[in-house]
Amino acid sequence: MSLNVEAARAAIGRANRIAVLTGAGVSAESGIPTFRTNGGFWQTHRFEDLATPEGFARNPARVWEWYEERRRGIAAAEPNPGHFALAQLEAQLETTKSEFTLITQNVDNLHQRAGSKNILRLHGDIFITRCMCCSHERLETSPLKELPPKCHCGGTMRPGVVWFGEMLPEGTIERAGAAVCQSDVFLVAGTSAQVYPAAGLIPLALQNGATVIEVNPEATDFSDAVTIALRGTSADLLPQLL
Ligand code: BV8
Ligand code: ZN
Repeated sequence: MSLNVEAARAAIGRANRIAVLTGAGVSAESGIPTFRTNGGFWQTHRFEDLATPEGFARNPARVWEWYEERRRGIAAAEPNPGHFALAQLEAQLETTKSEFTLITQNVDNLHQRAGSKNILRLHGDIFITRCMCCSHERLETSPLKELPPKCHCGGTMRPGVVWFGEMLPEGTIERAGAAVCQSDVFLVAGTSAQVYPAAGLIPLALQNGATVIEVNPEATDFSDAVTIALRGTSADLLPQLL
């Protein structure tokens, strides 16, 4: 085990309050494509067409085809050892009355299916369908019959996720910021740290004296600033750390 992994394990072992931020990379080993790394969605699709309100207004059926394809992929996928390690850490900390907050940018349900409980979803939930007119929401994990789906009020329905240029769900980034500011250790796994306000949690943690540990096979803009940068995959490293 590398010195760095040892140091990270020790920091986590000593911590009373842990916050975690995850991105698409923690679902990569479950077979879910990421966005910005090789084979990622934004290599073959334009986010302007698929992950913005304007793109949806231009062509709701095309956006729904992409989200429906992603939903099918997620429903067929399984959580990986990285997801399970985070769920076990949360369970362990519960017994010692320590604090644990899992903040995720991911819209898949793999953290929840691995057993994580206290999850702050910054970018929504791909299995929530919301009406553009009356905001009625429904959880739908089975395949949709019509695209775009219609609400009982007659309105067009959209995926319950946060698109570029949209506000995050009320209070989520504030609660995430509070958890990060109080944390002894902030573990950042599987994110390219390019999307804000989520990525802003990393400098916030550093300014508030947390030990920031990054788990990523590639370097990010924050790799030089974090306390410990671990080069590797989440399914491999998280079980070692936790
Ligand atoms: C907001 C939808 C403000 C859900 C997503 C210019 C124009 C428009 C907007 C902006 C702009 N400049 C800045 C902005 C703000 C914008 C932004 O930050 N843009 C960036 C790209 C420049 N942010 C927003 O618009 C946010 N809203 O700011 O509102 C506002 C203010 C007032 C009033 C109104 C509004 C909204 C952001 C949310 C956007 N929604 N997706 C969905 O369909 O998923 S973002 C999308 O990127 C996903 O949600 C994803 O979660 C997120 C972050 O990506 P990552 O998770 O990091 O994934 P990525 O592929 O990038 O990286 C994967 C990483 O994993 C890599 O580092 C890789 O090395 C690593 N990895 C790979 N394999 C593994 C691994 N790690 C571990 N193990 C492995 N095996
Ligand atoms: Zn409606």
